[in-house]
Amino acid sequence: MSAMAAAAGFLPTPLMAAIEKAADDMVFSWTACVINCGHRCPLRAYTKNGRVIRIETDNTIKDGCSPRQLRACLKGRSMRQRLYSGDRLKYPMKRVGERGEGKFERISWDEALKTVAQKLKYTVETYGNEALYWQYCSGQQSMVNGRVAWWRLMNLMGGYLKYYGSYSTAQISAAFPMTYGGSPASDTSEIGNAKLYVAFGNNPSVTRGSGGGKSYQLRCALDKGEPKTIVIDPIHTDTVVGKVDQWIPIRPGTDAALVEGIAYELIRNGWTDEAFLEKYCVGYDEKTLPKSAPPKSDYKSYILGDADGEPKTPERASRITGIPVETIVELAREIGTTKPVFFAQGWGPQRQANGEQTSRAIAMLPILTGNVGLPGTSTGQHEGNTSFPVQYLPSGKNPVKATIPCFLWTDAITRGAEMDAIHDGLKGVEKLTTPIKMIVNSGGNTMINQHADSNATDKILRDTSKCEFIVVCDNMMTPSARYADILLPDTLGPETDDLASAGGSNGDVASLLPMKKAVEPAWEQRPTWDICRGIAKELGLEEAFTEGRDQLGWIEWCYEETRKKYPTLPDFKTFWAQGPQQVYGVRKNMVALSEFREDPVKNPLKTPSGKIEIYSERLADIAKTWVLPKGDVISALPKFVPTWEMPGDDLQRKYPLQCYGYHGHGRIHSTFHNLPWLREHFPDHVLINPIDAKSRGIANDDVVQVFNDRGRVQLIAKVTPRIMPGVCSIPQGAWYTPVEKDGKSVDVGGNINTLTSLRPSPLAKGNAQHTILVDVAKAPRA
Ligand SMILES: Nc1nc2c(c(=O)[nH]1)N[C@H]1C(S)=C(S)[C@@H](COP(=O)(O)OP(=O)(O)OC[C@H]3O[C@@H](n4cnc5c(=O)[nH]c(N)nc54)[C@H](O)[C@@H]3O)O[C@H]1N2
Ligand SMILES: Nc1nc2c(c(=O)[nH]1)N[C@H]1C(S)=C(S)[C@@H](COP(=O)(O)OP(=O)(O)OC[C@H]3O[C@@H](n4cnc5c(=O)[nH]c(N)nc54)[C@H](O)[C@@H]3O)O[C@H]1N2
Ligand SMILES: [Mo]
Repeated sequence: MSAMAAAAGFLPTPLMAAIEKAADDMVFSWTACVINCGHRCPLRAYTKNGRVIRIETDNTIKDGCSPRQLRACLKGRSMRQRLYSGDRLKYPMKRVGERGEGKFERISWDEALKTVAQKLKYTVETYGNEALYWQYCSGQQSMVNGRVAWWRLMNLMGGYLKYYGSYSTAQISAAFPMTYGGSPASDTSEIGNAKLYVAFGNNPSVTRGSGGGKSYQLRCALDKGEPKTIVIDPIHTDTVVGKVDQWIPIRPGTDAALVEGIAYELIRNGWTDEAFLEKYCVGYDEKTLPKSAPPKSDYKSYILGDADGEPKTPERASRITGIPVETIVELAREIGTTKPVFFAQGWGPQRQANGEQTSRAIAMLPILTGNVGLPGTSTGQHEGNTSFPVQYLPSGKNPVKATIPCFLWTDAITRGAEMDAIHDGLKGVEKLTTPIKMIVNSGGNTMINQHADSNATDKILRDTSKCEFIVVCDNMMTPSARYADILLPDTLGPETDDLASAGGSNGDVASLLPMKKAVEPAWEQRPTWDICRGIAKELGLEEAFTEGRDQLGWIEWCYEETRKKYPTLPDFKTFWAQGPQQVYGVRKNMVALSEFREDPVKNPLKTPSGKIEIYSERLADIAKTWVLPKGDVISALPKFVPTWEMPGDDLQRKYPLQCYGYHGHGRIHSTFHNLPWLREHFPDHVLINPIDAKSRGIANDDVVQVFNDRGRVQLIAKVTPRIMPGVCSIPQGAWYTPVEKDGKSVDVGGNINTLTSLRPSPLAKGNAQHTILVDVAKAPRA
């Protein structure tokens, strides 16, 4: 029996019992997995002689649908392998070779903290606070000992250049509020009240992997209501393998065209909810268009082709999406004649060059059919969540006004002072006063691995005259860590005290998890909070940073502040001794927009009109004022827009296959990549359809290279009909490992970002990392 199976709890019962008994003799501490999958799972760390020797997870309650055990997945349970990994950063280090070369020398903590303090001071004094950038880092989601500590420190120094948006949801977060005034979504449990569940690019079996989260909730909802379930995705995902009735494969980036073909059928057959559209929406037809809108700029005219002479028929949709006409017509009939329908989208469809259009287009289906604000419906967003306003370590106020889209940090290094609102989405100021000169990266691998076009990013980072100083604080010697000037080794969960709360994927359960130090760090690691305190001390800011509390003091303070809002929680001492706390019923109404549906005048949306804006005047204004590169489109209506590196682009003659990096089982982004258990169980493959493989002479398990003008990656081919023809896919997050081969740089790590583009999407200026063209060929023999 492999260690993997043991971790999953598949051991024969007597053996399991023996292990449980042995575990009883050990000391255990509650800790948690706080990686960014959206859940936070409790872990029990069993220790002996100062070492963690076993990891278990939640056993505090009897399992059910609600409440349920917050059971960690295999990744969370691999904590022991992380703790004792050979890749651990053990000591503070400074760069000795060229930046990016990965040559470091051990230094003392004293030297490390002094150097970082000096560089912070120098950067702020020489270039101003806008020159100091906090990098997007999602890997450490705890409440005291993570990025909040860095923010607190940097705010005490006068602040830093901020970012908006995320690598997760840049496009939908910019676009959805244009339609709905926010991003409302019903709880997953509402799927149990639907007759039909239609999901676009949504793979909760993988992306919501905790036993405590939405994938389990979805399973419970499907068992309860037995709705017909349809998933639209280029890949036959593990979610589809589960309790799903129909898989509709689609070309990436074309969902909006599918929606238009369905809309055409809905309108033609009288399946639209005209009363709903008139009362609650702006711009469905000419009756409800705002005054500023030109004639025939309504949605109905667009779909029927009255505006541009091109009716958006299922035949047109079929040509664009690759879905047969009959499937589209049947899908429209199903959607038009069933109630209630719960529509959802994952975030794969929006991580595309036209993702803003796609995400709003998908929302048109619930809107056209009136499946909004009623039991068993949602809004077309990802399934919703319980929000639990817990108190994190207060980060203070950042006086710097300037804010860049998080994806444009490489631009802010190379041409920061040129950036403005109408070209680059800069907010808060007219212009930046300086390019980025120093970066703090703590708990992230976005310096190289998770950003785009790694080969181009590598060149930008290697030039030390541009970004002069990079601090990386992590647990592992990651690809991003190689670009550090100073490396700060952080503790991992069981090595320090902290607090965690439910994330964005926990569904209807809010939770608070104690993280208690189980062991001393094996080497010289220090917790982030303490690192920041040390730097604050060098800067004469220690008192302001600590306010007289130590790390545990802040944990208690955060917990007690949270308890003021939820007095049913036990006091801190009891909590700390007892373990994880679950809270249900925090979200009062599981149905999104039910109040608006009940009374739209009393409960208007936060759009300018207070209604659902199918036609958005705000977007019409932006479209008029922003300067966009050729091919980029922003429009008042959610329309299908063909973009760069999609079918139809001239580049397809050279690189015929669409490609993207899906979020796979084997990692959370780049975290866990270096763990042998997980690599053995979930080896990385490029998925390719047998038709595309055959024409390239590729057989299953062949070593292949995937390439375009930006780079070349090498990995193993999985030839499978589970991906549609014309598309290939690589799980994102593998560690970027470029080597020279036959005079070419080949990333033998297999990182998708060696192939992705730095070109942002039009409205959000977000990462369109799922939009690229490539070709695949058998690797030359070694
Ligand atoms: N195991 C695991 N879980 C994770 C993560 C992880 O790395 N690993 N990451 C976490 C984080 S931070 C996030 S933001 C979420 C990410 O969650 P998502 O962004 O939803 O995940 P993706 O795999 O990118 O996309 C979801 C699905 O969309 C499909 N897809 C891609 N492009 C298109 C398209 O154009 N149209 C359609 N219809 N489908 C498309 C993909 O095949 C995939 O099955 O997951 C979280 N959970
Ligand atoms: N091509 C492509 N690129 C993508 C995506 C995609 O779908 N396709 N997805 C994007 C998305 S949705 C996201 S959210 C980003 C994620 O990008 P990142 O936020 O960079 O996430 P990770 O790669 O998981 O990196 C987390 C880092 O935190 C470190 N870490 C873990 N625990 C601790 C700790 O306790 N202390 C410290 N100091 N460090 C710790 C880990 O070792 C790891 O290096 O990637 C984005 N990049
Ligand atoms: Mo994400």
